[in-house]
Amino acid sequence: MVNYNIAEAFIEVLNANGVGFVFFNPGIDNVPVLETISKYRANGRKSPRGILCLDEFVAMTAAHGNYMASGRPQVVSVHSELGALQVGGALHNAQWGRVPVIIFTEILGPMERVNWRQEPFDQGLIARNFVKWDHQLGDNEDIVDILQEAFRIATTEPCGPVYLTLPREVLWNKSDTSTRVQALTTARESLPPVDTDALNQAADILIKAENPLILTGYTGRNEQSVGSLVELAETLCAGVLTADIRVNFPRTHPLSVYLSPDIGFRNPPLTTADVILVIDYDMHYAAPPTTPGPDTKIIHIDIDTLKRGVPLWERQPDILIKADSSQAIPALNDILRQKITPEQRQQFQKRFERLEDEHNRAQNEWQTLALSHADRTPISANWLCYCINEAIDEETIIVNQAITPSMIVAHQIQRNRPGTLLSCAGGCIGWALGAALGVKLAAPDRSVVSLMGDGAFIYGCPEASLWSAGFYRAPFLSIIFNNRGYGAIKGLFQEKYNVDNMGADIATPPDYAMVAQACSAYGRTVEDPADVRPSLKEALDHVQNGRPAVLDFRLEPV
Ligand SMILES: Cc1ncc(C[n+]2csc(CCOP(=O)(O)OP(=O)(O)O)c2C)c(N)n1
Repeated sequence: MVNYNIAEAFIEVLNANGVGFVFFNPGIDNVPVLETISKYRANGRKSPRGILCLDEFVAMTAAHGNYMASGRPQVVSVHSELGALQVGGALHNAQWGRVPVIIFTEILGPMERVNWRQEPFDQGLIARNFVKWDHQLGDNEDIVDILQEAFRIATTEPCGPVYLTLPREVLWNKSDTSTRVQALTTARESLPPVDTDALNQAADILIKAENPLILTGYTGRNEQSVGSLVELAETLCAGVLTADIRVNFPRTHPLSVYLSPDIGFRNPPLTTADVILVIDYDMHYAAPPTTPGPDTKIIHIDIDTLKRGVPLWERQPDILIKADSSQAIPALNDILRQKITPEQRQQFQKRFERLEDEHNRAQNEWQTLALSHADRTPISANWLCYCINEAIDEETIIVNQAITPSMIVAHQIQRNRPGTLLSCAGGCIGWALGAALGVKLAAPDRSVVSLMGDGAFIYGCPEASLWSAGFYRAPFLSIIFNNRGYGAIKGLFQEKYNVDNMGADIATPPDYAMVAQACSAYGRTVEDPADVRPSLKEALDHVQNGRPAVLDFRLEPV
């Protein structure tokens, strides 16, 4: 017998934690929770909305995107062992994206049904490498306590995924726990106060620096931090180099570092800075080819100082401060304001002018390059990105997993407003489609444009993503940078083994526009550079009218 009190308690815990959606792909085991959600919603009772995703990879990726746009904890429900396996690399992406997501599955399907028991040796092992906690509900444990513990762990910084397995008899047969929900507390652990002694030391080093650089990764997850980072950069007159995971700093601000188009993998600001202030950053500043100089001082402020999986073997920071940057940056601003003398401020101003000149020069180079490619056939990625930048408004959310054109995207598509650029922190390709679905569900009034390679379009399960986008009225535009192959891999083979072609071409690509049309989306293949602008406009109009759209831009083959 199904005991719906348990499933109701489950929903109430989700409500208490502000969960907006349950992204799911079902097996028989998911019935109690999903059916209770339907019942709740049919009766006008508060409940997360169930979003059916036709592939578990899309369910997890949509949750990832939804978190990035809403800041809310996420829930993904999949079918026991098989559903958990199908989530695949999307879980790795959620781990690196520090997504507070609870994935739950059941174990032990109905005995009479199948010839295999759905009892892997250790169900939690499927996810264990990628989660902060995995747990199987025990006989004497209460679902409310365990689910709440899962939320507490997932949402405590640094946030991350949690995996719960619920034995069938728990959701189907157990006593009433509804009184436990009423007593539920959703208090979060408060963060330790920022270490002001360490910040003072950092401030002294930064004030003495001749060529300071600020390097950020995911600071913009707190949108108000973008403003305080602007204040910090302007106070120090320091350039800001940011990863493209989020908008951490307005792209067109004069202190935003632009690299010249012909720079390749070199990164002069990183190698010439005498002090680097690193904030919320994962890639280690130790690895070649862009290593800071041996005497460069490194100050690192991060909510995640441990960096499990990214050891800094070759280079330790001089000052390491574990703190929430949304508190640490304003605190550092206060300290700097008090310490900096009027003479120093004047001195810094000269640096500002130099950096502004460099910024403007490089920005012009990128613009000139794009315009010089306006007639180039096949279509140039520079021209395409220039036109995308023109076609979107400043509130449009770009969901980006373009690989080989990433430098071009970062320099041609200028995102200034907090929250208008979201990218994948992990390495599993195929993220941009499902993530755009999750973003659109979180921000229904905003335009959402996802960018990806042709390889990534296929990895992203286009039929599943486009179907959910259509069915749940969450339309977005997908732009394919179609270079007819795995450009990144080919590049690596060339660099490491001097091999030109190792069979990583998609030389006669599928008709991606037809794939879109088959899913009732708008789809168009674009080969003529003169069609780039009109096709973008047309596709965005379709999206505006509620229809998902896919544009397959045929670029130079890699
Ligand atoms: C799921 C998965 N499989 C394989 C890879 C290895 N990989 C990294 S980049 C890449 C090529 C991606 O091709 P595409 O999206 O077309 O972008 P391009 O490199 O051509 O710009 C591959 C296969 C990966 N990161 N993730």
